[in-house]
Amino acid sequence: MDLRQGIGLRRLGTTADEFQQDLLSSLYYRRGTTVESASPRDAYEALAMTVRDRLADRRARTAAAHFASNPRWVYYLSAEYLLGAQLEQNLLYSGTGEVAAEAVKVLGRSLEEIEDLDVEPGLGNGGLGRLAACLVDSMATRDIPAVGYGIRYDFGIFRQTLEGGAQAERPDDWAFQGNPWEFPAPDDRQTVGFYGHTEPIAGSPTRKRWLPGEIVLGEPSHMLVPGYGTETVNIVRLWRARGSEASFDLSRFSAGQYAEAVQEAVRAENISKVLYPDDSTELGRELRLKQQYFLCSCSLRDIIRRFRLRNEDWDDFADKTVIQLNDTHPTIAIPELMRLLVDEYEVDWDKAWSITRRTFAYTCHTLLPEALETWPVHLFERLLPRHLEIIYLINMLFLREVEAHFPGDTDRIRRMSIIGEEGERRVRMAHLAVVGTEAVNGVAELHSKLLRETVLHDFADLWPAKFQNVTNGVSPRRFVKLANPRLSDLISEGLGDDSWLNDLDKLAGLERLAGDASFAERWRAVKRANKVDLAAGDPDALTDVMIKRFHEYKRQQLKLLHVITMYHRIRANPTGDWVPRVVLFAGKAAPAYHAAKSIIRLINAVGATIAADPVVAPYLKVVFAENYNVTLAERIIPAADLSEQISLAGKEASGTGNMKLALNGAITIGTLDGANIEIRARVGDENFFLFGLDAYQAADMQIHGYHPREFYDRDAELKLALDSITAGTFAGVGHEVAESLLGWDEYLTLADFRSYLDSQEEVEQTWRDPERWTRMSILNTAHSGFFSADRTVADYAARIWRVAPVTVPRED
Ligand code: C3B
Repeated sequence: MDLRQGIGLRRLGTTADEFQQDLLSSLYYRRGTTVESASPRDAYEALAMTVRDRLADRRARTAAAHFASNPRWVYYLSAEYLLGAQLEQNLLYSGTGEVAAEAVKVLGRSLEEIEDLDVEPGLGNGGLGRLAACLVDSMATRDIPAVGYGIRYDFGIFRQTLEGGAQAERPDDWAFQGNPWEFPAPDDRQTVGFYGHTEPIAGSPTRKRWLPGEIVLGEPSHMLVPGYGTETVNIVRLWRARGSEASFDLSRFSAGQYAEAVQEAVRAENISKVLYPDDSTELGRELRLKQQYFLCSCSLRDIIRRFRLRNEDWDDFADKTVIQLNDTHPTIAIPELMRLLVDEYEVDWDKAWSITRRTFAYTCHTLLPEALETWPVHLFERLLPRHLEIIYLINMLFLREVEAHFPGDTDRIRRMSIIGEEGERRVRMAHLAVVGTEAVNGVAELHSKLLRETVLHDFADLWPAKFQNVTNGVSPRRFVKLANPRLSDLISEGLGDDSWLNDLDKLAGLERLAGDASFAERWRAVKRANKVDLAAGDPDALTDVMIKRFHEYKRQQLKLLHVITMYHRIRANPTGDWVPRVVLFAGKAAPAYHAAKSIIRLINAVGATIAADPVVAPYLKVVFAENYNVTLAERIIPAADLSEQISLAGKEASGTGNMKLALNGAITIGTLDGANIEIRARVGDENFFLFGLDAYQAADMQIHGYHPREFYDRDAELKLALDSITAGTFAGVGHEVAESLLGWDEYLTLADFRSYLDSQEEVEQTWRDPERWTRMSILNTAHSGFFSADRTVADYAARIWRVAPVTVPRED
């Protein structure tokens, strides 16, 4: 199939010469410049467009194949996408890396220089946003007809800098210079309402007319999401808010009232202005609910538009459509679909409810109560009056169902209600998400189990079959092939080819090489070369990394207590036989999360004290890498020896950094939390450093009264570490950290301290035996194939989405 022939377009060439021709043509016609006067930006944009053209071909064939087969679609709704840098990925996925490297020489620049200009769209906070990016990548790789929907924030996750060792935040104007990867689609713009009031419609008890008080436009653009090793190119469609023409007040402008003239437009555009950098606490901000509704309303109308291109009967909607809710952020889509069906398309309530329930599925990503969103009823009432009415009706019918199952159990009804009545009345989005969907899943085995046993226990009682687990996964293309080319080459050589890149279980073939001395030697050399590249410190030292968002439950403070203890040990015995370590931290703290920011500050103070201490510095170095993002993760992960996954058991839903690090041959030191458990089960207990309480022991300890002071009094080293903070050893910084640990220590840091230190000693003993360490490292990679996002997507496709792939034909 060649769609270009039909319209007389020439086929794009595959040789370096042909690529170069197209590159020069992009420079000349699309940038309007010549080789002699091209700026670095021109070179970058011209290359990006030349690569993009190669994918646009595949995109056109994908759209045609999808349209022809009228398949069941997966629509992924997510408030966040951390897509990572696009150029290198698209070179790989379009198979043009080598010809491009050759072709760009004509511009007098290397491919690496040009790649440095590629800015990642930081449209997410952390794990959840990156997971969304990995899943859309794998959906395309698995040929699943899918669209990811999100918001095109003008400002993504803030840029972090350190000022005097403390975190400072700068806005991230990621597309300031334009974004060559984006296709605008103004024809598909949507109109979204807010505020206003509702009116009854005569003769219909359930239908209502909503008269919004504010109208905003949603303008879509999309980025291409190519599959690897296949023809499919899907898209992520991102909405940007715009004021309508009417929102510009020309008469005020003419009267010199410039600010007032644009005020309405500015208010509209603020909706997609900035990504909320704190996704774990309920902000109580109207704007955030506005963002959520904006995303859902635009996306649902787009989904319906697409459905109606090929279908007429609403009875087919749920058969042709599955909408996956990435956490509770897009849950407002449930009442919005009801509103569209009932009010706008005049489908009767029961039928609309049956369609809605069969269309949606919900993934929960947390167990932290503060991350389960709730919104004040009065806010809903003002912002989305019609939706509140619909939620009330859904709730009434739902509670009737509960009553029928558990007659007279009023306590249960109160617990399960979508409206929380304790104190201020609030809408519980997680409850709405469970009630309005066909399937609910957690993201790792333990997490799914704890969801059923704790926060969603009543719902699991009522609908046991609804609850599933789908363990997270990561993209082996981005996090092994692109991030770690040296290791990828070695793996391909060891396995005979690179077919492991989309069949990651094949890594198991490395097991037979784990005992091969020359292979092990080369494995070690790769790790060392990656450490030299990273240049965080002595490449022969144990590189110990903790890279993730800063949160007390993740326990960077525990790692820090270990570092401080090492500092004291070395000082007490300067001639000891110490294992040299580089401890690398990276991660952002939510700007308003003071406790997390204090930990960052203390890490840097401890790092500076150690660096200035001639006794300790030869053995211990603490590095804080600023502005952790996908690009930085891709540099750090290949260089890591030890992966810190030390959250309090029962708090980390899954973790995905743990998977990326294990795949790159880092050995995990971790608790029995999230996906750590599954990693350990696969790589083997002997290839994993385990410590700490398990989730049930931790919960028990908290229930029976936990007294951090008891641990402090009992453990001289722990006491010394905390006392030295309080005494001001580290530039006087960190009092509040010590205080909170000794005062309440919400995440049982002190309880796990000794066990963690013992485990770290085992790490050092193992490190002293390089053959053994390398063998463990190889086995970690060999047995982590399960953690490919391709497997995650296959699980969703089989058990939740029930979708079949659609093969996109190759060019003739
Ligand atoms: C995260 C969880 O904290 C991680 O354990 C998990 O691996 C990822 O999601 C992906 O499932 N998460 C997040 O980044 N933001 C939230 N609001 C909730 C969970």
